[in-house]
Amino acid sequence: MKPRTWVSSLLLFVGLSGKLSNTRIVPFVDPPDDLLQEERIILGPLDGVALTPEISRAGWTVTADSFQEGYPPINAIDVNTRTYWHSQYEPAVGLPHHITVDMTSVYLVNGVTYQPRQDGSSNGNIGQHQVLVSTDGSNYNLVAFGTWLDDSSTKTADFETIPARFIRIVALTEAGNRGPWTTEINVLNGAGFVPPLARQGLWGLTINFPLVPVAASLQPNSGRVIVWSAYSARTFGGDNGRTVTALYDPTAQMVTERVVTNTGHDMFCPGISLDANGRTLVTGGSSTQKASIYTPTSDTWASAPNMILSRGYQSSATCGDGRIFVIGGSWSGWEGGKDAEIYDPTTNRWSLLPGCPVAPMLTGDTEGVFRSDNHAWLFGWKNGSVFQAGPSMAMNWYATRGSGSQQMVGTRASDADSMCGTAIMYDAVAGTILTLGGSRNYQNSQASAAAHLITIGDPGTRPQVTKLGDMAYARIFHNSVVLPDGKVFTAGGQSVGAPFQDTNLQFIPEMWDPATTQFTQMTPNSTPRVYHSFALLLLDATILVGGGGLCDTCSANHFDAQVFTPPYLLNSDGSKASRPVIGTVSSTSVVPGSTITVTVNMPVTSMSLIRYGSATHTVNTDQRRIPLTLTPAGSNANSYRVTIPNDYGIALPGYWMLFAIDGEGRPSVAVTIHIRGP
Ligand SMILES: *[C@@H]1O[C@H](CO)[C@@H](O)[C@H](O)[C@H]1NC(C)=O
Ligand SMILES: [Cu+2]
Repeated sequence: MKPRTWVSSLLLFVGLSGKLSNTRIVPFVDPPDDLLQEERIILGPLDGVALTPEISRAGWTVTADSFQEGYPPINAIDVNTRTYWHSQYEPAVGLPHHITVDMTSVYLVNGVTYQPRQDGSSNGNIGQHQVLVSTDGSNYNLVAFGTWLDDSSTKTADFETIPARFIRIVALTEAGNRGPWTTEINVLNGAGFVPPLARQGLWGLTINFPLVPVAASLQPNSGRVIVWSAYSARTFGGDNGRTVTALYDPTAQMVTERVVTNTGHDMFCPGISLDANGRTLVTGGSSTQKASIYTPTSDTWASAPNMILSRGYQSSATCGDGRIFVIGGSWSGWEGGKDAEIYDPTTNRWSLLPGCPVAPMLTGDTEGVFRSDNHAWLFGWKNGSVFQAGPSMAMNWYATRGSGSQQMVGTRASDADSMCGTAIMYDAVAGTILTLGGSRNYQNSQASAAAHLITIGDPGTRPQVTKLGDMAYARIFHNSVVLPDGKVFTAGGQSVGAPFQDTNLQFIPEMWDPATTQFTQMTPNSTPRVYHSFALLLLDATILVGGGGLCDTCSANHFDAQVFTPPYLLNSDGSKASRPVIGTVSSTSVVPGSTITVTVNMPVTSMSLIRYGSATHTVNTDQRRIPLTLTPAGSNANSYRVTIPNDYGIALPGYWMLFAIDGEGRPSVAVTIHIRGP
């Protein structure tokens, strides 16, 4: 039989939805005066840019690297789903393939949809891809990349609004590796475009995933991100003994798909913790007692012993001694009584902690214990303790040695139950936690804009609670990430909690500054990030914000993530600021109390350690920040000595990102530091 090679057709749609800008900055022609005064970042020529809701296709032309006779590129934009472009297969032309649409004038564009061929064959479905746009047909900006799911559903590359005349899709792989081919395309029209301000940050590249990324964890030392959904890329339900995952490599700008079957674990709605060796422990969820461990050094998933109790929506926290504490989780299995248990990686065993009951940390949710023991705000702390800061009004200490013990230590001032709010230990030396938003009930109740600081001392002591001024926006299902300078970035969420519905959306992120305790509004994005979304700090001090949905054919599925570049990495014109570079670190494998010497290529004024993060359902118990005190190392003007706090309760074992920050607040790319377990 003759080998055949195909690339099927693409449909480019230009759609509507308020999107903003990003990607590489190109010079602006003739900016309006008020924009200049505001130092707006100019993305390209705006004069004469069409803002019509529908972009007429009259006169559009399409070119492709090749096509099979009878399947010309024009088929990709003819609004006829039965016709398609096909790369040449007789004789075969190899990958990559590309197709470029010329809209003949510049429009504000915020996305492209691609419809694989609809004739029943999968040959030529696009897998790995890039989406590029250009105003002049010669300088192209990458706006999105990733891997699309191998099925016939219409795929979307949503990106923040950018002026474009030419749109190019590059097919790097055929989605099922059936052959070297590729296929209809629509271009989405960006409305409501406001050029961003550098001092409010920039939304950058879109990363497309072949699944809805509901959960994520950062991998040492590579800085890659593992994301996963459930047994299915687009939906969940029951225990199907497998999980669809993907690996995002920020350096290679690649997304690779993998279905994990060997642990028999449907890892939807789990607890997640990074252990002392940087492994990701995933517990419960749809497979209610199962536990799986991902080891980055070998790139393998393996089973851990089953938990003793069935759990889903529990939280877990790595303790100072390296054990992992788990509590709550009535979303899966039976309801109620989900008292704590603890996993010891050295003995590979779970033990119940009968002295650590869940009852004192329940919220008053109208749906009862099914919801009220979900998503605890846990912090491993000194002397083997875990502090539970919420989402219940009540706060508790849990001691994890022996059979455990528990002590209630008051409430968060006047704060209400704050389910699916966020809690971030932005200063572990001071023991201070910022709490943001949430709601009394998991769903259908007004979210809160409240912000509180909780400062914890020795285990068992009453924390100090301070009510701060509110956020500008009430939020539930948002995500919060601590940055190297101690600021806390919060994005997404909705003002009334409604899982699987993109309603009452908050698109304007807020940056909290510990120096002023004030919130500053950041550049809005345009993709909803609510229930089942995540955010993680990356090694380059940008933030990955993605996911949302997992509701099959609903409109709330978001198969992507976006990078937010905080203001500290930008010049006022939006170009990348120069930043310190860490040259040498005397040791990257340390224990609490270790002093290390860090040499930077320029003077810096502060350093910090931020623990690698994992995130799902607003919970990231792994992230925490240790501000470090610099002393001159003497030998070199830009060498500094820093000492890791001498307490495993503060400096939790595991992998941390070391950042050096200059006098203008610009952080280096992180060097990874391993704090070895006891
Ligand atoms: C550590 O915690 C245990 C209880 O788990 C307690 O008995 C002991 O006194 C604590 N040690 C210190 C130094 O606080
Ligand atoms: Cu969920």
